[in-house]
Amino acid sequence: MSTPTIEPAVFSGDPYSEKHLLDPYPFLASLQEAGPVSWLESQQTYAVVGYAEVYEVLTDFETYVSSGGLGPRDIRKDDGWRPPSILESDPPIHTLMRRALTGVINPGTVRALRGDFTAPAVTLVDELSRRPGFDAIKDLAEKYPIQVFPDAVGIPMEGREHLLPYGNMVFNAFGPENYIYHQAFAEGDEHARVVMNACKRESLTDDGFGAGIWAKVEEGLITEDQAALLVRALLSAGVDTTIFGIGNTLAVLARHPAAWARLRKEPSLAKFAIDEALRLESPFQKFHRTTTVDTVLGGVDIPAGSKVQLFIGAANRDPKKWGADANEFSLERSSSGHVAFGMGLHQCVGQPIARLEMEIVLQQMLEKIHTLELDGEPTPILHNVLRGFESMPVRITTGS
Ligand code: OVM
Repeated sequence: MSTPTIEPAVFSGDPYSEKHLLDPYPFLASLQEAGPVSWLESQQTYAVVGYAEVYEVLTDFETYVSSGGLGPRDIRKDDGWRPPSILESDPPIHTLMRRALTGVINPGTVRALRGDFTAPAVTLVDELSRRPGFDAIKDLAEKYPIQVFPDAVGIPMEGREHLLPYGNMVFNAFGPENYIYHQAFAEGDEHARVVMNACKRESLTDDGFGAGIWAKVEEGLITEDQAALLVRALLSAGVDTTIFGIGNTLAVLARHPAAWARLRKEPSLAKFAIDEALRLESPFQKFHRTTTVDTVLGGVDIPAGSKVQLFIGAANRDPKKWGADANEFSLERSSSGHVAFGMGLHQCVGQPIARLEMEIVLQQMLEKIHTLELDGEPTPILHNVLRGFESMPVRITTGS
């Protein structure tokens, strides 16, 4: 006996319109009111906005595969713009690549970076705390990861200015080929060439994560091509996300002065504040999976070969999971289980690195900055899948 299914609500609104990209939450709330799974006419995909349903898709990697690509096109039918990454792979290939990566990047290896990651944060925040205000995005969130992360991977100094534009291509390509996508790809060949060059064994220092990945070739775990692709994955995934993670955390905290004051007294709560901010303002907002079989999700029939679009920013604000105050920041809430880093076998490998960067920056700021307030509205960035700000003026006091 099979459970009767329901017709999905049909939405004509476009999640990639400028309006919805700059302020995604009202549209996501209207999707959520219609049910956990709807049909998006503009994209010809199913929109998954319920927490339970997003969780189900992310943890059922056999029904919902990644090898169709994270964007709206099936990259198995229709070549993508670059060879597929680990995040566009399924077991068994994924398993080996993942094992190589977690052998190199894990809480143990990342702990060793604390000293290297702290010194630049001290200098940067010292300098900023001597001013009455600054741009928390341009002067801080965009500066810090770019100072520490490429060194940790071990890539050459030369060409690092291509990392941000490259990440901008990678993430915009998880959305449709609209004008935002084309802008990101305007000088794409050059960015891709420089980044691929940095991934070669001979380009990398001996002691970074990049060299660690190449060592997995000697161990027979992965091929040379896979090693280069794994270094590319780090460089693709590790810059923009962390910048937006820092920026979004500060954007949330600048609106919650009482939370800032409490965190100054109880700095051990900083980690919880970061997770709660990432729940509320998740940097990586949406991506796709592809169904391998006819299935039912949230009561809706989904045929084999469909693209389902996961709205992380909706799942992380689903009132069924987080309660009636899901749209509010609260240090009292347990935000554990949020899907800002994904869930299941593709869950962010770089998480310990991202967390270390975010914690160090926030800790430095909490030590030196007594009050942090917005000095004007933050300017949201126009991006297909990332949520963040391009500028955020803040005013600070330091008590000195
Ligand atoms: C990759 C990759 C690129 C962008 C994001 C990401 C969030 C991974 O190339 O593997 O994970």
